[in-house]
Amino acid sequence: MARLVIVSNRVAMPRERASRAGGLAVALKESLQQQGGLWFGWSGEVADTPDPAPRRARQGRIDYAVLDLTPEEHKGFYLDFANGILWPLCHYRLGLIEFRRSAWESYLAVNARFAEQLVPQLRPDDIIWIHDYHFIPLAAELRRRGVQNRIGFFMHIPFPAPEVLAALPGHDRLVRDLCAYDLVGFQTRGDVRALTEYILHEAEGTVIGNTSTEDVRVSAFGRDLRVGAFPIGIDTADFAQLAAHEAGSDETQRLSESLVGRSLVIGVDRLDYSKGIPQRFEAFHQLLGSRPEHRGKVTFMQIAPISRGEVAQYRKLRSELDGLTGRINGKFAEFDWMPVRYLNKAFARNSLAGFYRHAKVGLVTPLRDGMNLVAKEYVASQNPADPGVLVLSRFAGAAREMKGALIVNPYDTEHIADALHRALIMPLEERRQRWEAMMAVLRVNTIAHWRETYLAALQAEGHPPQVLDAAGR
Ligand code: GDG
Repeated sequence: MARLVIVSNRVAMPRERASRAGGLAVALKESLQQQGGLWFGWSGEVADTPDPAPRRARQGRIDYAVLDLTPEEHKGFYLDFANGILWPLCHYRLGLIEFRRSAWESYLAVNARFAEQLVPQLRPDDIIWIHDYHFIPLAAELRRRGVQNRIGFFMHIPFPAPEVLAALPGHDRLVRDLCAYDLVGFQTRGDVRALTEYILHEAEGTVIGNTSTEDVRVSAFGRDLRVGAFPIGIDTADFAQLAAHEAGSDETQRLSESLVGRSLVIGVDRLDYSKGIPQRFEAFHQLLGSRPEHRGKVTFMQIAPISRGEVAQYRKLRSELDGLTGRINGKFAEFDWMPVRYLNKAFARNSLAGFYRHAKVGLVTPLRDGMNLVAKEYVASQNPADPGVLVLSRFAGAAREMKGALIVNPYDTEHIADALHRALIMPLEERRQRWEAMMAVLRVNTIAHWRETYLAALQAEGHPPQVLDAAGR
């Protein structure tokens, strides 16, 4: 079997603490372990004079090779371009973007530098799988250096519609670089459609075959490639088992006692403006305002570990949520009831599983989200005999699969408040039916299924390698 090379932005070396490793990191590691492979990417560290060559380590059948960023690269490539421009662009938040040519140049230069360092590590039959928006140009940079291997890309976040993408100076170069891959994988059919439309209408490309709207073969910039939807999942059985076990843990018991019989509504998100957290708080505020029967009977707990705290927009979001928490609690709290519990910290995965299981409602209302794994984890954690209800944004990729959820428009806070009310009073029979429908999907679309389907599709891309010309076209 060919060796697998995975490239991702943040690579944890084997000696780093694995306890916080998410499901994705575990799944990728498993495939490297099975197949033998190399994990290449950013170390997460910033150094004034980084070693030009990667730092290496080996564990089992996995080789690790990581590079540090310079302070200028960390700012230009990572903070300003990846997080400050691509992230809001792909989440349809054009108003948050401040385009700077220096950031774009830094993004391209870091991709070129990473390609330069990856080339000597490669073997002719390696299969290369590159992850996420930090590394869109990497395949084109590798091709320019003569790499003819099969190269796949998976985009974890949404791919914007052509008219949104076109707001980015350099959008044409970005799409041309995407076409250097053999397989471009997205979370949903909508993302596939967005890239296909761009290729058809902006890049003079053509569709040369499609087996469905989720699986299209296109030709553009002198290459042909496959564009497909591969919705990511979780380790469903493992999460369900963990949650069942955690139901009896000290921590879950303490949570339960602290609620003194009240229903729990839970939200869990990195503190990010794409997650729609202020709108969710507003919706809870409206629920208490318009339906007094829930006052004193429901507690909303939002877990929101701080992420990208160095970026101004994230600091602004924090202060907005601090204000909303104070306003809601100030208005409705009683001496023995605090409506909102807002926690700016991370919890261990097993604690989260126990909390999800205890919650009557999982409130997942991103304004835009590639998939959203919290929605899936919440469902997998439920007690089959008495499951809770998922309230889910229509703009999360997960809404395509989680048909048993109460689907809401996350901008319409009254709609969310109505859905919350409906979830809180929903009869057991309906909760069971909805939950069963979602679990049936989650049992099949697991993270292992995602990884295997993607890699099988990449391996099947057997057409002869196509070499870009000297100009990279
Ligand atoms: C990107 C895309 C796509 C959260 N708080 C804690 C904690 N978490 C874990 C959750 C979940 C993960 O982080 C978050 O995953 P999401 O999918 O919800 O969101 P992003 O981080 O934005 O991920 C997204 C994903 O990539 C995968 O392709 O679904 O659309 O934006 O697993 O449980 N984990 C722990 N403590 C916390 O406090 N241990």
